[in-house]
Amino acid sequence: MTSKTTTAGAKPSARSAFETATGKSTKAPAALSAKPSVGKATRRSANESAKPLVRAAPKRSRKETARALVAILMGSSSDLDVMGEGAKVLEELGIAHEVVVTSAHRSPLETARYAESARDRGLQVLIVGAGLAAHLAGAVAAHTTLPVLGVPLESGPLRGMDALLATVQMPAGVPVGTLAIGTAGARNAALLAAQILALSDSRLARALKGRKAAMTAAVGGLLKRFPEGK
Ligand code: RP5
Repeated sequence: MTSKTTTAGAKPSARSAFETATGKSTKAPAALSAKPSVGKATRRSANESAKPLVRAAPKRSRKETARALVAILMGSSSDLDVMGEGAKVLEELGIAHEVVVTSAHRSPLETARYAESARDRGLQVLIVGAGLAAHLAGAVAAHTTLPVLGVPLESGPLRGMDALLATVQMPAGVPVGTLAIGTAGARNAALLAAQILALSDSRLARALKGRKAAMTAAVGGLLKRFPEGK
């Protein structure tokens, strides 16, 4: 399965964190150390277009060169820990994906180029997380007809309420499917992306069904341990 990380027009701090994520610095952030099976992520500089995302990857076996179907975008490398939870879910389900840092405000042109080219590059669902005045999901949705799932992130004094309102309050005509604030939203966005893909993928549909059954069994186990709670 493919998992790649890159940055589209990232500000300097995002770029240095990206170098960390790509192993050029001492320690990979937890979000990205979830063993991308394709190997090391590729790095792009701030002014490169979104086009070389897949082609820039190192040479891999045929099985490993699956095109990314889902992208996880985020406004800053400071969002990586939370959004990485979504990447883990995609990994577990065997869904090829890429992880991109780009910003509606700091790299608006790169964001637009990325969104415009996403469908042609084979992507099917875009998961977009951002905090504060979180315009990234909306900015991406403005430039694509792919489904955009927004994840408001808690990264300021308003604890994600700002991002929630900015993400969910889209004007009619430009939909963003908005999930919960933070980790639950990141995980659920990945599951929802999987459910969208599963409409035409029976293997994935079975995997999702199995996951739900395991969740139900886990709840049943809790009831057994606490019968008085019935
Ligand atoms: C948003 O601003 C990002 O999505 C992030 O959640 C927040 C803070 O970004 P940094 O200042 O940490 O880069 O654009």
